[in-house]
Amino acid sequence: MSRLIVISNRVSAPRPNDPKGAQGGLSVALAAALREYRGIWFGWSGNKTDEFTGHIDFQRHEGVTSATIDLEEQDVEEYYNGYANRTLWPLFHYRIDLAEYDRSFAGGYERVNTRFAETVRPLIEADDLIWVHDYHLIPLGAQLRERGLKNRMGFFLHIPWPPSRLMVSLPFHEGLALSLLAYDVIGFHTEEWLESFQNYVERELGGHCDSDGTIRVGERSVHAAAYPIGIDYQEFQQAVASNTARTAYERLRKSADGRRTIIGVDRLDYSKGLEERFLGYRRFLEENEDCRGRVFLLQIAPPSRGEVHTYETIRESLDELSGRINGEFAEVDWVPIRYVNQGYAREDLAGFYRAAEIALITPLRDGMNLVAKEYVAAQDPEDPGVLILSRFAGAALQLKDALLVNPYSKEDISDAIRRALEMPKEERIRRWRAMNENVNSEDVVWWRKSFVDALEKAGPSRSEAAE
Ligand code: ADQ
Repeated sequence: MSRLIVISNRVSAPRPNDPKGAQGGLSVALAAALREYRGIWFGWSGNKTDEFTGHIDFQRHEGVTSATIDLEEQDVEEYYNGYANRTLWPLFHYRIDLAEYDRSFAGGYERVNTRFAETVRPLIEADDLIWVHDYHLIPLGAQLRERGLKNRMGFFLHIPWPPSRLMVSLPFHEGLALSLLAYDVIGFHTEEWLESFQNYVERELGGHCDSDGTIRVGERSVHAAAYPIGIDYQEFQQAVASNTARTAYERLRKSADGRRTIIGVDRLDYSKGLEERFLGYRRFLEENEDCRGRVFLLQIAPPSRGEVHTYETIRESLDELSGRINGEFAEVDWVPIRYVNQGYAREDLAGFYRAAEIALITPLRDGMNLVAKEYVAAQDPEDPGVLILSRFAGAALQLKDALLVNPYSKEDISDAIRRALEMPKEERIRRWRAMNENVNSEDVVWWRKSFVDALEKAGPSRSEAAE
C-alpha cells in the first residue's frame, strides 16, 4: 500500500497536551483520516524563525507522524496573512470588496510555496500518494513537478471556487489556475464549486471539460470532481456519549431554565454571516413579542486571524451589535444573546449541540460547514432539534431537510426561527432522520476514500506518461 503524504498550511496532527480550543474543520477531518494511513502530515508549525533553514521537526503521536517547518516573519505576513487570508479567502468567498491585491503578497505566496516544495521533496518516496490541501498551497503541485516529482498528486479545495466573473479580478489569475493542472485530481466540496471551476477553465483557459470529469487544457488533462467532506461520525457519537458532553448538556439546560436555546458555533469570520444572523434574530424578537424571554441565542465564536485588520473590524461590530440588541430587548432576568468568544473542546460542543433545540447556521458563503453536520450527529433521535441552514453553505446540498434560508434576509431567518419553534415532533424526527442518514453515510472516512480512490485510479502521472 502506498503511503499518503498530506501537505497543508498548518499541521494539526494530535500532539501530547494539546490545549483545548477551536480547531479548524480541516484539522478535525484530516487527523481522523490520517490515523488510518501510514504516512506523513507536512506543513507550517505556526512558529516563526529569524531565518528560514528548512529544518524539519518530526513528531509522532496517536498514529500520526507530523513534519513541520518554521517560517520567517515576512513569509507569514505576505503568504499567510497576506495572499492567503487577505487576497484569496475574501475573493473565493465572493467578497471582492474585501480582497486586497498587493505584489508583495503574491511574491511571498510563491516564495513560501517554493520553500514547502524544496523542504518536503526529499521526504517523498517513489510510491507515495501526495495530497495537497487548500488555497494556501495551490502552486505547490507545479513546484514539485518542476523538481522532478512524478508521483500521483491530488489537490483538495476546502473553500468555494468563485464564479469566473469574480475570479478574473485577481491579477495573474490564469497562472494560479494553470498551476492546478499539475495535479492529477482536483477535488471540490460541491458540484457548484466544481461547475464554477469548469466554467473558468472553458472561458479563461480555452480548455474542455468532459462529462466524466476530465478537464483538458492543451496537452494536459486532469480529473476534477466533487467530494463533499463529512465529519468523523463515530468519533462524534462517542463525544456525545461522554461524561464531559453530559456535563456540558446539563450545564446549558440548567442555565436555560426552561427557555429554548438557539445555538450558533463558528470561527469569527465575515463569511459566517454573524452580523446578518444577529440582525435576523433581532427581527425575530421584534416580530414575535410572545417569544421574548422564552428563547435565547447562544453564539459561540472564537476569534480567528487576529492579525488581519478585517477580522478586528468584524469583531468590533459584533461586540457592538450584540450589546445593542441585548440593551434593546433584555429584561432583568433574561438576556437575548449570549455571545461567547472562546473555543470549546469537542465533547463540550457535542453536549451544547444536544442541549440546543435549534441550530442557526447561516454563512453567507461556506465551502461545506461541518458545524451543521456535527449538530445533526449530536441530536437525540427521539427528540431531535431543528437545523436552520444557509442555502449558500456547501452542506445545504446534502442536508436538504434542514430549514434552508437566505442568510441575507432578516425575514427569512426570523420566519425560520418561528417555524422551528413550532415544528411538530414528527416533522422534526422525519427531517432529522433524513439528514442523519446522510451525515452518517457520507462521513469523513467516505470522503477520504472517495478522494484517495480517485487519486489511485488517476493512472501514471502526466509527467511519466509524457516520457
Ligand atoms: P471552517 O471555516 O473552519 O473550515 P467549519 O467547516 O464549520 O468551518 O469547521 C469548523 C470546525 O471547527 C468544526 O469542526 C467545529 O466544531 C470547530 N469549531 C468551530 N467553532 C468552535 C469552537 N468555538 N470551539 C471548538 N471548536 C469549534 C473550512 C471551510 C469549511 C469546510 C471546512 C472543512 O471554511 O467550509 O467545511 O474547512 O473542509
